[in-house]
Amino acid sequence: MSNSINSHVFIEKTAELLKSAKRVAILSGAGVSKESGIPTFRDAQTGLWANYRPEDLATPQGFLQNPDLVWQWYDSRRKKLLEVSPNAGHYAMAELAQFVPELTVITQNVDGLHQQAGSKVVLELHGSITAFRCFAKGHPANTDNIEFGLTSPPKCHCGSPYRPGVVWFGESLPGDVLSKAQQLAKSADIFIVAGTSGIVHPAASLPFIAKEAGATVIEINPEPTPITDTADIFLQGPSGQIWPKIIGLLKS
Ligand code: BV8
Repeated sequence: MSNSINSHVFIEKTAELLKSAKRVAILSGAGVSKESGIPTFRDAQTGLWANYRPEDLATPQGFLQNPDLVWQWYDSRRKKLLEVSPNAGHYAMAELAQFVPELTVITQNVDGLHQQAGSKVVLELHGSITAFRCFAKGHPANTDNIEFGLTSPPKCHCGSPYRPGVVWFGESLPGDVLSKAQQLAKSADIFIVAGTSGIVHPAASLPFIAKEAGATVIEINPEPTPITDTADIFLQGPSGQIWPKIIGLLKS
């Protein structure tokens, strides 16, 4: 049963639980970067991208069918990263590491903002938009050599086009990263899910694995999601406002 009414009471309850927790994991989604100015996946695509669905662009088929379009979409998202910075929610999640013995951020995001905010232990389930490898062989590219504003993907020395180092729909997640995340879900005392619609698998299965294994599941989101009914506590509101309140109580 989740409780969302009178969220201050539940923010206090969350801080209380964190004070005695040993191993905490946070699963974050695009919602925690929204207050940094990065549109979420489910927000209507804006501007040039309004006519495309991310599910179509973020696929190997999409890239093979229209490498220029997909390359330009990622290029515009990578360029956007130059203008944004972590928000109060990212910084608070990084600060949490000072209050719990073990903290891991498991993120679905590819924007690197958790690391920029100072989080030291981050599992990137879906890779990183600032890494590149070639499509055919996976040869890594040096990001410094990938300039902005190209209309077509540059080619690897082996001749294959470079692609962003992210996990596309239909692609498997990096095995080691996923099994570490599943292990954490099975062993965490507290599993906090922040800013995700809980639609994309296998990431979305992690809170259910955690609950099954006996963790206290806490969700932070302005809207209910398929995870909300499983959560022990539902803190309804934006990540950038709720996280600093939790940390404020841990500091006091
Ligand atoms: C896999 C990187 C095994 C790329 C991403 C058919 C064929 C193939 C696969 C499937 C299929 N049908 C289903 C699948 C499985 C598929 C899937 O789950 N599809 C969904 C759409 C049903 N999954 C996969 O394909 C995965 N691989 O299964 O491999 C396999 C292999 C072959 C064949 C079958 C299976 C790979 C999934 C990874 C895809 N890559 N990202 C890129 O970024 O370009 S996923 C993408 O979605 C992002 O990573 C994003 O983070 C993620 C999830 O979205 P959210 O983070 O939750 O963001 P969203 O916009 O949805 O929600 C935002 C939330 O924030 C909302 O709840 C909102 O209320 C909240 N919010 C808003 N403001 C705030 C806030 N919260 C807090 N504070 C705020 N201020």
